[in-house]
Amino acid sequence: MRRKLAAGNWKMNGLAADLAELDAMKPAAATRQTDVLICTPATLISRAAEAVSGSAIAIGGQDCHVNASGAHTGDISAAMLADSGAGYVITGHSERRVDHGETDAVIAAKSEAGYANDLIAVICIGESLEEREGGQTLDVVGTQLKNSTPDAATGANTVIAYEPVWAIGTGKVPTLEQIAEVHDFIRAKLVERFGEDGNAFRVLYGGSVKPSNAQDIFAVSNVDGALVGGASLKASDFNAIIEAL
Ligand code: G2H
Repeated sequence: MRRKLAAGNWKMNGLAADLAELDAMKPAAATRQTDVLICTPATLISRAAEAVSGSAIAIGGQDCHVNASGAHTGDISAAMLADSGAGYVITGHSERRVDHGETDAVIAAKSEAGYANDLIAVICIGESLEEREGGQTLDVVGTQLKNSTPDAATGANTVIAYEPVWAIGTGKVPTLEQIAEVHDFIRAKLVERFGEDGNAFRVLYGGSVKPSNAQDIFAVSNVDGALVGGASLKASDFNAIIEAL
């Protein structure tokens, strides 16, 4: 049985005062047989890790550099994330693919950097609206999955997040049938490549998940949880999502 995962992605949001939200998430996280993760901005990781210490909440980073160290002004290595108290790192979020031109090969290398530092990589894939309307969804998702996921990936060190780009922060959500089609496809591809261990990877849905739609989405075949942006910023919303898992 795969353990469900409710993952929050705070993106470029959060100041020290917002750590109080983590406190308010602890009771919901403690009562559920699920994993709960909040990926804070890098500036908050150390304090967030301290704030959740001893609770059921894990902390993650939102990106890392492919290299362990060096002359890369403004970048953060996987070792730095781990040293700050992170247990996970998001790689290949579409906002990084678009804003920073990250390719599948770079994302695979970032995920490997995560593994080298005992971080679980949450590898994001998903099609654009143009690709969806052009009937290319499974081709695009299949190619991103194949090329962004390293050969060293396992069900223990990797989580896949399917995030249709057109559903991110827009309030638009695919139909449950569309989500099922892609999640079943991802599962089949993981099993084809990794054998029985392909069944151990958690596959999250991401894109405008909120308390009102979480329960329906979590009931879909091969949906093992969610990567949640806007609705992870406030405990009142995120607790309801944790409780829907
Ligand atoms: C997709 C998601 C979190 P939101 O980017 O990764 O954000 O839930 O705000 O659509």
